[in-house]
Amino acid sequence: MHILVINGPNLNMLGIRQPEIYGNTTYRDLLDMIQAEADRMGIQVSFFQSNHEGALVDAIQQAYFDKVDGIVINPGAYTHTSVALLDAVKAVSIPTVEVHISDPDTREEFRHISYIRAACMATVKGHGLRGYLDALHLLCDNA
Ligand code: CA2
Repeated sequence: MHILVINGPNLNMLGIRQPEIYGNTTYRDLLDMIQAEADRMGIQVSFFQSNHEGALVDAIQQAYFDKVDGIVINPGAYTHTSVALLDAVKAVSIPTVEVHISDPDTREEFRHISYIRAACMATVKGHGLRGYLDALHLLCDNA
């Protein structure tokens, strides 16, 4: 089982800015946390982060050629704008779980829409960084 964890724009800033919303844990700590859980579960995990929409589309397409079994994606602000990411997840047909650290549905109106959700098997939101681990489990339980 090989899962690719994709993070979108600004998530590399975790732990540096806006700790009241996203906490004090850094992006590096997040990757270590996910890696440790993957080790406990006996699965392979890879990571990708970009601030660029096209690079995120490329990473989703590459997952298909790399025969990745599942994708965990926090598309950041592209959640609320990107038909390209929705189309990419639909195109590769890889089981995908959408993760949000906060709960966008309790925030500004413009965060209430998620384009990518329509292509995802589940959405985990408002569980903080633990949501990424929940997503790994959802994908493994589904496999
Ligand atoms: O709650 C989430 O995980 C979000 O996907 C985070 C996005 C936001 O646009 C979505 O509405 C909800 C923003 C990610 C920005 O992350 C930062 C982390 C630390 C400091 C500044 C930004």
